[in-house]
Amino acid sequence: MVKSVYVLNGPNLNLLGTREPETYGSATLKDVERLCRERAKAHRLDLEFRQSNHEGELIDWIHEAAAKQAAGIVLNAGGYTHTSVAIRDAVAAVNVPVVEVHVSNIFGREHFRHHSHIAGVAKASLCGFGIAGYGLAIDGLAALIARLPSSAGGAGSGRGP
Ligand code: CA2
Repeated sequence: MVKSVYVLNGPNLNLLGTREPETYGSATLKDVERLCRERAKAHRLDLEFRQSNHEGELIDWIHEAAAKQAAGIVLNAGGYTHTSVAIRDAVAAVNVPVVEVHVSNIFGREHFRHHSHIAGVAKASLCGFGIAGYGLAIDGLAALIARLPSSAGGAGSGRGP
């Protein structure tokens, strides 16, 4: 069975490449999708790539990824990273490894961006690599999946090493 990875993008990420290039660069979300498709194909993984400005929809997609036994989730929850206990709870509830990604270095920005509700329940977090971080996250998940016995349906939450 071909394993799948979900790449989920939160609020305002549909605006990537349209303003604030000094913070987010000039690549668009379409460019991010192209990069993710290329990395997923290289690892023979199916890819679901989505963006929503709505917290509940992101939560539904995290549940869907688990129900469909996705091998991993790459999650850029945007501003919800810093506010959403509900998204944290969804990540903690599913038995799927989640890699948190941010285009910008959230620790070099305003103080309110320094805390992520998701980091503590994610398998790993990446920030500051620009959109390349998405590709690195897929590479990391692929390495994790490759370590699993072939009979394993998913990669587990993978919160341990
Ligand atoms: O650096 C990231 O990827 C963020 O998740 C992006 C979020 C921000 O709230 C997080 O602190 C860090 C915001 C996404 C908004 O993206 C825009 C892109 C272009 C223009 C305006 C917003």
